[in-house]
Amino acid sequence: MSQTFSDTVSARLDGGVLVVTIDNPPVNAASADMRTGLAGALSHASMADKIVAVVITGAGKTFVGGADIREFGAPPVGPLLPEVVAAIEASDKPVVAAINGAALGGGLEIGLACHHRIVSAGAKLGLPEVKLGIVPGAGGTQRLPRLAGLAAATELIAAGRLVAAAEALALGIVDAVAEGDPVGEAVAAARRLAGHSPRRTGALAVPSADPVVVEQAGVRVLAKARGQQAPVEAIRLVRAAATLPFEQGLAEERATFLRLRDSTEAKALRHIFFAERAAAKVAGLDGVEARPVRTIAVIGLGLMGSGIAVAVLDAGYNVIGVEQTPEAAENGRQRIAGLFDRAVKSGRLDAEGRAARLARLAATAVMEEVAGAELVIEAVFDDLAVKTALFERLDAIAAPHAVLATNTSYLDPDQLAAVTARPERVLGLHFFSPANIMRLVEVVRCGKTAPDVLATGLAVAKRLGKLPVVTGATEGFIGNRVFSAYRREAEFLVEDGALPHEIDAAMEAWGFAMGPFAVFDLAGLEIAWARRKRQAATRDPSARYVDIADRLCEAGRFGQKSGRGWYAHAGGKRQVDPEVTALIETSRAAKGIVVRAIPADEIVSRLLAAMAAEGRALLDEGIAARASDIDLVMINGYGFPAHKGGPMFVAGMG
Ligand code: 3H9
Repeated sequence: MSQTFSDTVSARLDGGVLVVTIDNPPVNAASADMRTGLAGALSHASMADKIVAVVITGAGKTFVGGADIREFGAPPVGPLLPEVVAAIEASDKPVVAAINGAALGGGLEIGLACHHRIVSAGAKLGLPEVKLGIVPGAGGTQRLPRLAGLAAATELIAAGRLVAAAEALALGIVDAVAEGDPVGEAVAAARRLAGHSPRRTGALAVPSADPVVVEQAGVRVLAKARGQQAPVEAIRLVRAAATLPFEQGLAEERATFLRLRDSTEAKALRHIFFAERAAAKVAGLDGVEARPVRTIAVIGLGLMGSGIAVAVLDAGYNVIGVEQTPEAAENGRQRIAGLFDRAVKSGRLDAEGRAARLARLAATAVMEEVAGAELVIEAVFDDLAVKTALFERLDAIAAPHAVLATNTSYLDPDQLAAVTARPERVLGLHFFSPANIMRLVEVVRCGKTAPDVLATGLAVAKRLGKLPVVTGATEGFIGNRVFSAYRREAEFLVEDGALPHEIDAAMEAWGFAMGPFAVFDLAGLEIAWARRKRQAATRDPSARYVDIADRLCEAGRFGQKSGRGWYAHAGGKRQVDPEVTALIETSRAAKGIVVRAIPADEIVSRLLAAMAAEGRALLDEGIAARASDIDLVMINGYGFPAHKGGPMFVAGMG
């Protein structure tokens, strides 16, 4: 018979063991109701003589996904998670966690306070709080080091890295990986432990560790956490576990958690968390099924195409890679194999996985073979004539039901759709380079794209592990439109008096890993130049136009690849080039601009405002569905610092 402790917590008795189940869809978050129920179940267990031990588990595929992030903006409601966690640890009757699925944040903290942990083979465990701009707030920073040691705890907590069951076992975070049903095995373990005094994590000593190794773990994490507070605090708290008494460590952790929870960084990262979930909800797709896709043709196996092919093979699809000649097809195959080799070298892939992926790849120069694909992604040279001819051909060759996708970054996919007899089965899938690494995919809904075709684009991108964001068709879509506005404003600033390195320094100090001019040089200046030349005839002659980048390109300064661009590049370093400064000065003088010193905060606010204004225009034009989509695109495709929340969030429009 089952007993209810709250709307989300119930329990049944299994021969003296109280099996408590948390059922709070979608992820069993530790909401106020869940905490009340769990506290109630524990107090019931402590008082009922017939109960000898407790098992805690989650309903569905999650154990507990963490504290309820939606509650973070509001005043805390008791019982607080640290109180519930303390009650678990203090219980005189053994409490066993049956970790049936993801145990994250507060979820793992519940597990860590239990006296024994059994985890199902597919579960993921971790304390990802730093990704939300906070630190664990229910004992994670003090209990994890006692089980896994200081170095591992530093890495896991300060980087928010999740571990699979086997690694959790190896690190000592769990006691066993279940061979079958984790609840059944946890009940058996609880029965074994009943009557013995529980092993309390908080009472364990932190294993001694080599200070150099611990220090290095922190250094490695911070190298990737530029400008963020939470990882720094996480490292401090983990170290405190070794020096402070347990209770004092907990108090320090809680104070830090509360302070960070209200920080701008945490608000920005929470915004991004919910933005990612919101982006998956696309108007008009409710109840629309994606089309089945097993084989994907990738046309063009250059840098972009081979990256896409790798991502697609990684996700388990068959790939038909098409090039113009057998030699080019073979080169493409080798490029793809080379990317897998790198994954093997770095330990991300084993030899077997590499072989299995390559077995699913057919590289060919015979375009007719695309007939076997349900989805065709073209990644050829971004030129309208080239792509138009290709789409006409693909339309004739591809299976009648197949979806055609273009990976264009600037061209209008509606024009490509228009040359086919299936415009409702055409969309854009704009990957970012390197496509096997970058998470963002802009999914372009063309004028006639059918709902199930859009759903197919989203489903495939999701299966590739990407973050798909839907955009309407416009030149440059969301990202390149906003990025162009950023570029334009950066060039205005140069004309007005700031030098490229001053602008880069201001943006880097604010939080960008790289300022705009360093990015322009890295990406190369020629594509934007070609675009400006294309647009020259139709440009409004009264609009402000900065010609400095044109002069750079005319002088053969195409950026890092050519060794020179906005900077001189030597030995991997960028240096201010007096030649460029002279060119800038000449250009300013020719326009009679009165130069003034521009302070860093003005540089930052002008660049951010330019991005937000373009974002506003995208919303007004209906190209972007919501401001938070624009933030996601700029963060995941263009290096906008995530912990700042994106240009729309900064402008108060997120
Ligand atoms: C924490 O625990 C702090 C403590 O240390 C301190 C306490 C004092 N809360 O991702 P999905 C929603 S901080 C509220 O698509 P999946 C999500 O918004 C927390 N809601 O599912 C979405 O809602 P909707 C540390 C949450 O199966 C729905 O659930 N924990 C939470 O792909 C489905 O989400 C984390 O950072 C939450 N905690 O992946 C874990 N989590 O349908 C964050 C999810 O309305 N969560 N939702 O859009 C995850 O990583 C994934 O959600 C998870 C499931 C892996 C659990």
